[in-house]
Amino acid sequence: MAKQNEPLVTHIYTADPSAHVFEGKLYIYPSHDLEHDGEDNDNGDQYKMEDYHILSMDDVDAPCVDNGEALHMNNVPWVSGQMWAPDAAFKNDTYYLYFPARDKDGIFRIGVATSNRPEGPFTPQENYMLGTFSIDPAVLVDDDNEAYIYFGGLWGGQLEKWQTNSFTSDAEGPAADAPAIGPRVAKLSADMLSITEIPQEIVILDEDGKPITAGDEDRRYFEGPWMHKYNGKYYFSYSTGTTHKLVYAVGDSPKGPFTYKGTILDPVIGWTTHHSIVEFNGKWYLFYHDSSMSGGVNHKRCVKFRELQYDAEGNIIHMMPYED
Ligand code: FUB
Repeated sequence: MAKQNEPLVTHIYTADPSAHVFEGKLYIYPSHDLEHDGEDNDNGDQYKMEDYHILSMDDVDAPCVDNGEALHMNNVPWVSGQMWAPDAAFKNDTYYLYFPARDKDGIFRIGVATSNRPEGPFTPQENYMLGTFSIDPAVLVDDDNEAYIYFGGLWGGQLEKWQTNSFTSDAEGPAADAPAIGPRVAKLSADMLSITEIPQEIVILDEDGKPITAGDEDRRYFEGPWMHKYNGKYYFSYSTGTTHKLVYAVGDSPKGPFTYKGTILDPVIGWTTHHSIVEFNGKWYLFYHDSSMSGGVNHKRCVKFRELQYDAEGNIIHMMPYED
């Protein structure tokens, strides 16, 4: 049986859970961490993932089921390796799996695959979505049925190299007092298979309306975007990377700007932290990961979940990962 704050599955290592409610059940789209004894580096070479397994739960206290391999890199013509954090969406009576991976030139791109079932198997498009780059796609299908894809990650996720919207292999991040590099957002086409515009940079503002700076590592965007709506507002949440927090900002439109609000979850065991937020049967849940199952090995992670609550003003109540 699934239990809050415990690994959802223990037979494989999983990370980066994107949770959705499809067909009245919870479906979780995680990365599948591979077991190996290689060293870590800041480029993320230790994250050698090759495939996706979709998890599902009939309810929050039901068993978590591994529905088997849904997509393998050997079946994706444009991919050379490192299938990282995916997301999924439903539209046009079709399930879409969005995933980042390195192309044949070693550049991270975002691809899409389709299925008539939420758990797959998924059939990939021949090529990545033209105009996409970097990692960690998250898709919002808004109430008006328009869909948006959010993405981007610093360091190994290569976002620094796309500041001019073309790949500059030796580009570095901005000075500490300059505005931080923002994640990107682009509208998806009606068929959900391409983006319809050049990705726009998302601005995250502080309480005085000024862009958060690159040196403000407690609050600046690093990777792992997620978008959800609560009481008509757009909640953009993400990982701060080097300070290992999950934080959020709120805005009035899907493309922002967003104003920084606070921390959702304090650091977990392991370097990375990555999440999603979903409403299920009238309650809200945070899906996240840590490296507790491997005693802290960064590339051997496990996905978990816990209830998330808002206060009367719509602020997300701050959580400590190892306290109820
Ligand atoms: O799982 C590989 C990478 O680690 C993800 O893309 C990041 O968000 C981080 O969790």
